[in-house]
Amino acid sequence: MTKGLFITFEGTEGSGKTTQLRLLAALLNKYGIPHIVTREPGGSRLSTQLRRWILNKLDYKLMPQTELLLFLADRAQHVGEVVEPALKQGKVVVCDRYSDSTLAYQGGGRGFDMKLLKILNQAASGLKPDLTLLFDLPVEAGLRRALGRGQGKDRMEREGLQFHKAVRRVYLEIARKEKGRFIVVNANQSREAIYHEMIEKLIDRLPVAKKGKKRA
Ligand code: Z5A
Repeated sequence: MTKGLFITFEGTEGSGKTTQLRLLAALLNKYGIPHIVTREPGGSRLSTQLRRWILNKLDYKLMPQTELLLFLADRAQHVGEVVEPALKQGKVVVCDRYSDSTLAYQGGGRGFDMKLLKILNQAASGLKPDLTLLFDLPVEAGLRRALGRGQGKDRMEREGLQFHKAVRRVYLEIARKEKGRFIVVNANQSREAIYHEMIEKLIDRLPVAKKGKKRA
């Protein structure tokens, strides 16, 4: 069976990962590499509904346990309905947030036990990303960017500085432990500089590299 490549994009609030994800998708398009772009929460039909519940901007108190289980439910559906079928077709799957978000936000931010979260992640989906790009920057800088969008704050964005710092700390810890899977990109620079760093670190791992060589 041909297997595609599963790439996840992670980072704290306002890290610019979505901007870079779109640029990578444009590069894959340019080289005619079959791919899909998806995200969590929100990548399947069901999760479009779930997303409203999880990230609602209304003054509605969601229990941390409820939040965690909704993210996991979203993942189970998303992987089965969207990610695995695309990988089976040999596509590159580019996904905005995945299971490391659960470890960073529910573990670092909300304080759930890491061992428990790993078991729950495994229960929702045993699928591991082949590659994870972590866009890292000081949380203050990211929050300034996110606020600059002027869209109002969602539930996570309303959390305090300590919450977001704990999220960043967990991301960096996982990246240190899983060097083979993680590529850490300095997100505290211009869009263009981030893009160049991302491509430089990623290019040899992409099917683009093989296509480029064939054409040369
Ligand atoms: N979550 C969770 O808790 N547990 C889970 O298991 C999962 C998720 C899967 C999803 O939010 C929330 O769910 C997320 C974690 C939680 N909450 N937080 N925080 P979302 O999908 O609504 O959004 P997001 O994933 O958090 O994205 P973001 O932080 O809002 O944006 P971003 O992807 O990091 O960045 P961006 O959209 O590309 O850029 C943000 C702004 O900065 C935008 O105006 C850009 O034009 C600007 N930008 C981008 N790059 C630059 C540079 N280099 N310089 C200056 N300005 C820039």
